[in-house]
Amino acid sequence: MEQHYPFTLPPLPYGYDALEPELDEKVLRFHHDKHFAAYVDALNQLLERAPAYQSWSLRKLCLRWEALPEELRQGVRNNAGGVYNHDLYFRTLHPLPASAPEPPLEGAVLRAFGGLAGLKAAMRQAALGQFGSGWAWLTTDREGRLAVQKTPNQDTPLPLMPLLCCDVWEHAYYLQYQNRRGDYFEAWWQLVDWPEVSRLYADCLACRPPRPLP
Ligand code: MN3
Repeated sequence: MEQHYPFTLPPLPYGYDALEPELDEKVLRFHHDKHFAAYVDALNQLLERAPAYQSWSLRKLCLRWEALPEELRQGVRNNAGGVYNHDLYFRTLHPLPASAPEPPLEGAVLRAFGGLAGLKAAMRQAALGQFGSGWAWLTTDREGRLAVQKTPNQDTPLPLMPLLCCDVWEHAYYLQYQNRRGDYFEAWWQLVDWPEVSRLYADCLACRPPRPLP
């Protein structure tokens, strides 16, 4: 998230067929190699002609897009968000068998949601409740308090730190699940890489007291 222009497409951290049958190879090839790649390319094209912003980190571009010149603003909002969000999305999935949150995330989930079933219900409500394209998020603040929220389009939940995200754009599921977003959510939930999400949470806690904004 601290990388800056020129941005590169991170490789998929597992095989294209590694998440089958929950997410099939065709879905992952289009989602990673076409959609994610298109956000990377579009962001680079925008910044190619704006050298003053080539040193901005991805996180800073997502946080401060409103400070950019008018001709860059909406493009950076959409495409920096697209890069940031897809990086986390693919990084927090893994092949079966299913995993579970580890301390200290495990305790935080218990406090905030009464357990994993409560977190799942909140994420499902956010994912299915997002009208049109967008994302459902598990976030933490700097005190380690968890929350679930949704965002439209490619907006991020920053400055809350995102730990886990469910992409509910139709490009994430339509080839396999058509209009059945709920079935896609259930498949996605099975694939969550909880050791990775737990590590991200522990990293956020270790960064207290608050880091300066980029
Ligand atoms: Mn997507």
